[in-house]
Amino acid sequence: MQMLDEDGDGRASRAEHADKAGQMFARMDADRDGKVTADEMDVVLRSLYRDDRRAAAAAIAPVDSNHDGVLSSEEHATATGVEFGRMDADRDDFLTMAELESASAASAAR
Ligand SMILES: [Ca+2]
Ligand SMILES: [Ca+2]
Ligand SMILES: [Ca+2]
Repeated sequence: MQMLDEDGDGRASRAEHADKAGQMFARMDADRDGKVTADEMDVVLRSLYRDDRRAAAAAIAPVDSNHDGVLSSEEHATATGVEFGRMDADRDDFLTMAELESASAASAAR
């Protein structure tokens, strides 16, 4: 949450969320061609979730709208917006700690 909440008001706006997602995209895009391949994502996921074998290809597939196996910045931005909408339970365009917690509980339950 601290990571998302730039202005420290205890909630993350849609803009803050998109901003962090953009930084994440830039971090994953090692060769800076504006696209994240499964290999590029793998490197970052491995550094973030050491004991958690998250498959990059499986993460890309649901948001890869043109099915080329590569995540473009547009596809990533679209997925980010969808993700925000899913977590923003009361649709006020802000994520509170409670909303983030229930979203991560829901994804852990899956
Ligand atoms: Ca790239
Ligand atoms: Ca794609
Ligand atoms: Ca909200």
